[in-house]
Amino acid sequence: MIDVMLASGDLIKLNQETHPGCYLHRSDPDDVARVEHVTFICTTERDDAGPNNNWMAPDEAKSRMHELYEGCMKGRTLYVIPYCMGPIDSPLSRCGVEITDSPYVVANMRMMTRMGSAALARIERDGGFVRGLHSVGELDPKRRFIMHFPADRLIQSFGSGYGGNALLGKKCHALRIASTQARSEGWLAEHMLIVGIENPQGEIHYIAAAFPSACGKTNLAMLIPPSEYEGWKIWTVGDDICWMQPGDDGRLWAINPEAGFFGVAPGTGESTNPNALAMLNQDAIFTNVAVTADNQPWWEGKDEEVPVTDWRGNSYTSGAGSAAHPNSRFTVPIRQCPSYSEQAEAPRGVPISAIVFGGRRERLVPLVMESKSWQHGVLLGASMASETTAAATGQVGVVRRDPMAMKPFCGYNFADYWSHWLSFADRVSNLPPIFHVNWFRKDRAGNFIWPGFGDNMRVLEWMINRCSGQVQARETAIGSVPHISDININGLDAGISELEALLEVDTAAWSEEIEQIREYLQQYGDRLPERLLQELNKVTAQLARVA
Ligand code: OXD
Ligand code: MN
Repeated sequence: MIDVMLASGDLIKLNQETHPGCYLHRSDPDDVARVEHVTFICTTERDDAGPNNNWMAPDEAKSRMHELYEGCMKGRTLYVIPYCMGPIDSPLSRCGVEITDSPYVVANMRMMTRMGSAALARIERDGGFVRGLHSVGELDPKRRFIMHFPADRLIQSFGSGYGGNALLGKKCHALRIASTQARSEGWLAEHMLIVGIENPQGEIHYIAAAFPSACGKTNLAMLIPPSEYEGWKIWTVGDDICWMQPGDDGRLWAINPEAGFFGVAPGTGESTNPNALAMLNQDAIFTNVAVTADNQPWWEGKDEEVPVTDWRGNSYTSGAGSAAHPNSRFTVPIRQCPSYSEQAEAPRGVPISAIVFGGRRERLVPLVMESKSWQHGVLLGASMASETTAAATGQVGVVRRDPMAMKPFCGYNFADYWSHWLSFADRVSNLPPIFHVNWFRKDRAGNFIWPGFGDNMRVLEWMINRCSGQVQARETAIGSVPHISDININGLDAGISELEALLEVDTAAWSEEIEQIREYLQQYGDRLPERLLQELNKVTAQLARVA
């Protein structure tokens, strides 16, 4: 496939001495991100898709797609990709078949999924699979649709070659279709990384964490602890998607359905994510990055080099805007990650000790808090909000509600999704605690207060200590925050006063936030689970009491 793409110009060889097996793909400049405005959930009843999704009636969607597909692959090669999401022998895994006319999609699916004969054999055993039909069409943004038909377990995508729109195993299958399947089968398909944290005693706690796109999931999944953490190790199981199911022991067990990373390149550097840099030295596909004079891939935040060619292939002069596209990506097999966990292949998955929700918020939201119960944790997830990033087309930096980081990915009505989450409390005996974090709080001068990256280890350690009952927490109206002395700040630039600022809970501002959350939730009307409203009312009452 690489040879086919080198011959057609779809791929460009990068410096094979510094980066053996690495190639660059330049996408169409109008096709660089997920396109949420033309992504549809096609259910018979509009309400089943909910206010969180674009909706189209299945018949109308199919006839539109039929028209677009008519003759679209004439003169092209059609590829059939049988793939398995999750370890081939895991009962939690699910299979699909994608048909595509894009060699780039084939090569990426080869890294992102378990594809080929093993997947085909599993499909024959399972007797069922998700069907995906994809054509790049003419890459015309006006003739572009990503359609999902949950009842038929069917995906139809036309007019884009970009990752999330075209690698159908990822967002379309493993999140939108899988979330509906998970609901009917009693499990969860989530936009979460999975990371194992091993302490010096050799105990490993696995954490599943949801953050909106381009908010550092990949960095957190493979962080390198600060030097004060001798004897601690981080194990990467996944960086984007997590499927969780209750086990016989009443715990949640999780797999990463993917086999590779499709990560955001800008911001990946020696100080932010050295593990990612190390895994990108060979056998990787780069999409829309810049290139240096000696033909190495480059992006903002990588190093001090100055590239000579921008992501479009034009010559680049320093200071002329960003050289790599802000949503430029790398695709690489997960096994190449220095912190790769063998448990990523474990058929039963890994047991989850804690669930973490997080957003990108400059103000208001504390560095970390713990929910008071599963039910309150579901409210924390449902009220997540974040400033937007370049991972989707549209304005960057505006606050939008992104419940469970699933706004672009939940394949059905959020109200029903929260009911499904809440139902776990009735069915599962040993649920993990739920936390909420915010690495992105800024001071009055506009600087980040928390250093983030490897230092996030300090917050992870607090969570683990909470899980094992080693530390107490300070209860507030919105959740429990750490006692300052329980966060390890040895060797940290930020001190006690910064921690105080990061953990401050401003009652008046939170009362306003809660009203905005209420307004947001109210659009789900009668379908909104009563238990979620009860939780919200409890928080409102507690805020009023301390005000
Ligand atoms: C991704 C995304 O590509 O969330 O993972 O946009
Ligand atoms: Mn993602």
